[in-house]
Amino acid sequence: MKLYQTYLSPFPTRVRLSLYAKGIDFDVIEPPGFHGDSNAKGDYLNVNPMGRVPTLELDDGRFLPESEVICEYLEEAFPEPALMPKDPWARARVRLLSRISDIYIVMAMLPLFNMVAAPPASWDQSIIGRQLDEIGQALDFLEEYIGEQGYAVGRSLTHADGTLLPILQLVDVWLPIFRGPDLWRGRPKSERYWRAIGKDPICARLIEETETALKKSMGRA
Ligand SMILES: N[C@@H](CCC(=O)N[C@@H](CS)C(=O)NCC(=O)O)C(=O)O
Repeated sequence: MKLYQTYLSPFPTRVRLSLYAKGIDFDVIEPPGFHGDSNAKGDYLNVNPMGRVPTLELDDGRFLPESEVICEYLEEAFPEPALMPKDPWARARVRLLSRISDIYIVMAMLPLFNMVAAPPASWDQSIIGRQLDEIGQALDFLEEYIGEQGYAVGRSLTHADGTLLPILQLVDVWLPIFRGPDLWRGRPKSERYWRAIGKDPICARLIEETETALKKSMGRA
C-alpha cells in the first residue's frame, strides 16, 4: 500500500497508527503543495480531488481519502489486532473522542494554523485570544470523556489514540508559541493521558515522527 501524507498533518497520524499496529507494509509519499510549500499539488489532485492528506492507495491502485474512513476500512479489511473495542459503549466512546477532536478541537485550531504562515509580528492577538479560549472549551469536552487507564478508551490501543495523540502534541508543544494560558491547567485527566500515552511503543513512534516534523516547521517559522 501507499500512504500519501505529511508528517506535520495530524490526520495521517491515525492512519499510520492503524498500519503500524496491524503490521501492514506501506510506502509514504509526501505530495507537493502542503504546509507553505509554494509548489502546486499537480497530479496529487488525481489521487485525491479534495487535495487533502491523507489518501491511502491500495495495492490494486484504488485510492481512499479521509483519515477516519481509511481507519474504518483498515479495521474491517484487517481486523487483527482490533483497534476498536468489542463492547458497544466503549466503541461509541472511541467515536465520540474522534468527533470531539475533529469537530471542536481541530476546528478551533484552524485559524491559528492559517496564521502561522505569516510572520509573528503580523499575528492578530484578538484572533489568538479568541481561538485559545475556544480550544480551551473544546479541551473541557475532552476532559469529560478521556480515559483514565493509560489509553483514550480502556486499557489498550484504539483509533481514538491515533486521533488524539497528534492534537494533544500540538497543545503541548506548538500552542505555547502563541504565549497564551497553560491549556493543561484545570484539565488534569487530559494532561495525564498525554503524559502516559507515550509509554505505548506505537504511540512513542508516532510522537517522535510528529516531533521531528514540528521541529522542522517551527525552525522555519
Ligand atoms: N477530514 C480530512 C481532513 C484532512 C485535512 O484537512 N488535511 C489537511 C492537512 S492538516 C490538508 O490536507 N489541507 C489541505 C492543504 O493543506 O492544502 C481527514 O480526516 O482526512
